[in-house]
Amino acid sequence: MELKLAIFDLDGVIVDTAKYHFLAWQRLGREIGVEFTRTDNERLKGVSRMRSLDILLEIGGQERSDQEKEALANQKNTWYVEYIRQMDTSEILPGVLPFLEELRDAGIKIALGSASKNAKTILERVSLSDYFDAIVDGNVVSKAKPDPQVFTLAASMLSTPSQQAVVFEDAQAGIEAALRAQMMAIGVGDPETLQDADTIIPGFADFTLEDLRKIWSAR
Ligand code: B16
Ligand code: MG
Repeated sequence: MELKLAIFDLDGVIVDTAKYHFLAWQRLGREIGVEFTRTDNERLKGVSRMRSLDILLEIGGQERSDQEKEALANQKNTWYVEYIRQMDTSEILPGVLPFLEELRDAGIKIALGSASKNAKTILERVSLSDYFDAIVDGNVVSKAKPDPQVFTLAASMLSTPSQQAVVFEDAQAGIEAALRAQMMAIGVGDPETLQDADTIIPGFADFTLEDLRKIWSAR
């Protein structure tokens, strides 16, 4: 079956916003007396904002009411948004732009499948919005990855069967979501954490549409 759609996760695949999430969570941790390290931050990749806060509180052995959690998550997001407002095209990860161009020229549809509620702002900041035929983000989905909803919604928005879509993901929960959606799952990054992926690539620096087509036809 022909490849018709490529779905991209955002943080860790197109840009590295994890560093800004880390700064904002660490700042919140400092305010409430929780020590939050870079290693802890790894646990938040691909995880929703509220679930991330739960993890931070768990690390500090703290409990908060739902109302307090809402306020803390909002505070973290205000700081996070200040950081991402400074982003520009230099933050697009190596090789991503030429790869998107190749896909577009070949008539393969492009979608975003991200847990972030700030996805549209980030794409605008790095001038990539125009490449995306559909954007499914944290404002649209009701079930977080590993639920397949984020990806199945993207495919249905573009009237494409799941079996003709490929997903690029840097988080294990996203790989699981893609597989549950019956899509090809390509892991971007660490082979150890992305074991279930159909293939793993270190990034897009040396990755072309020809490479993707080879993987696709070898399925
Ligand atoms: P926000 P992705 C995820 O992005 C991040 O990896 C994760 O750390 C973050 O908590 C989540 O978005 C929600 O982000 O607070 O902006 O709504 O990898 O799914 O693109
Ligand atoms: Mg990610």
